[in-house]
Amino acid sequence: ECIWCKSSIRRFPDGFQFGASTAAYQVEGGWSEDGKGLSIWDVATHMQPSPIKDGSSGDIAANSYHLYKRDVEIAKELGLDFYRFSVSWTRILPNGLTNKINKLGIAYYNGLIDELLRNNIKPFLTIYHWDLPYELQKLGGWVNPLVTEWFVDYAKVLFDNFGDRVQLWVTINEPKQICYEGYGDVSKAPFINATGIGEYICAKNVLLAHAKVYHLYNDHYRQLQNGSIGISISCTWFDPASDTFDDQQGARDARRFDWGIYAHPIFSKDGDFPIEVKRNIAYKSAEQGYSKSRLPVLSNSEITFIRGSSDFFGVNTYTSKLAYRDASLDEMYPAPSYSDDIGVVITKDPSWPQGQSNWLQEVPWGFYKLLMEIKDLYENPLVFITENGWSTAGGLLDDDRVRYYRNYLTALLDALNQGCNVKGYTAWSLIDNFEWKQGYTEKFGLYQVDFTSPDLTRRPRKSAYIYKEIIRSKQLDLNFEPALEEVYES
Ligand code: PNW
Repeated sequence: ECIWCKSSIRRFPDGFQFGASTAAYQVEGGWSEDGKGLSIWDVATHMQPSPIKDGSSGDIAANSYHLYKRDVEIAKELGLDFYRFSVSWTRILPNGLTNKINKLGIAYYNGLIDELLRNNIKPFLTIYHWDLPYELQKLGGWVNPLVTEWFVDYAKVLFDNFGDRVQLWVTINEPKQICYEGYGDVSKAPFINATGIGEYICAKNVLLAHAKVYHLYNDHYRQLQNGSIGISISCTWFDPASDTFDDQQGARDARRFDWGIYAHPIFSKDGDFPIEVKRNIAYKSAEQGYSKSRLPVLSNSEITFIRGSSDFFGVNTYTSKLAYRDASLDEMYPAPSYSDDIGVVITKDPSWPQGQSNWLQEVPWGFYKLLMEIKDLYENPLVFITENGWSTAGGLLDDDRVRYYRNYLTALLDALNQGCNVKGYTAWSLIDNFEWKQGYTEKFGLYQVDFTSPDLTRRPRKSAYIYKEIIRSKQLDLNFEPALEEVYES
């Protein structure tokens, strides 16, 4: 066991990169400006009755479409090495397809990228963060296999226009949230609610879309543009609720369904979906009278095509949950369903600190276990933490967010100490923003945004000063306190 782990000051290795993240629909606003087309979130937030908790939308959001220079200034104030943002597909291609390329959309991202570079901050560009063109949703969106071609055509426009200056790329943000939450459930647009089938068709298409764009970059752009391209997968740690063999197996299955289904095909030595996922779905499908598994097959050539298609593993992680096996599962979930396929009951431990978001609890040791399992499963891949953060109801004195970041970064240092190959860390989020179905009721920003003021004023929270000092010193000094006037007055 290491001694320096116990001391209150701990150091990040040379070259470790720090950043913060946002996503286009959550911060930009300008929803119908300068030729932008409609995305599924524009349509969702204008439905009546509204599916959004506070009836709000991202029509204006934090107005980063007009205030991006202030966002870059904030990134500079924090001392970030990189800023992770996403591109709005319909700002570039209003109809989703390449018959019409919107020059003003290209100009907006050129402005953002150039402003970042002027300030010595690396642009880290996410190609897709959930705002699918509505015109493509009409054609089935992520369950139409043609989506892989639409996505490649779109990505090509981004490489052609921005690849001379952008060297960090994420293809797709969080396949599970796209597929399960959007097609299996109703917690994200397009609210398809076809669980047991929809999320699995989507999973295959997302993997192939990602891999096609990876290969496009590899074959046609890498040599000239010299960047890195990967995928960001949301990973929850599921811990067994007891140490019985059954619960340990159950928790493992929950992890395989949550993120293994996306990570295994790309990062495992053999590729393909995890054996636990294939086995459970095939077994249940047969039992339910389907003539074949509801999980689509990946052919040998598809397995080969997807395997290895990422320069790094982008890990988005926020929380942990408990899992256990229970005989009454059959009565708990409809069949077929994703939850029934996993075959476990999932709960929370009420003793874990609770965030403003219902799903979010602080479990730093779960983060440590997650990183260790990724190391073991996938031969210690290069990992970038592409999202991690904490929600509050608001306010500048966010001591619980400070505690969360410190504890999660401590767990990260522990994992580095065990040999995990983590090269960067990204806070979610740079600024408060539109939190999807929760609207503006949950705040994730290091900087507060005053959504009631016409100029959407941004102010640093206490956590911003703490993060800034961590980045400046490359150390985690648990005793560092910013002057309180700084928190109140800046
Ligand atoms: C992320 N989980 O979603 C998204 O990438 C952001 O757009 C979002 O604003 C942020 O988290 C906060 O919700 C999540 O598994 C993905 O617990 C996964 C989980 C939670 C949030």
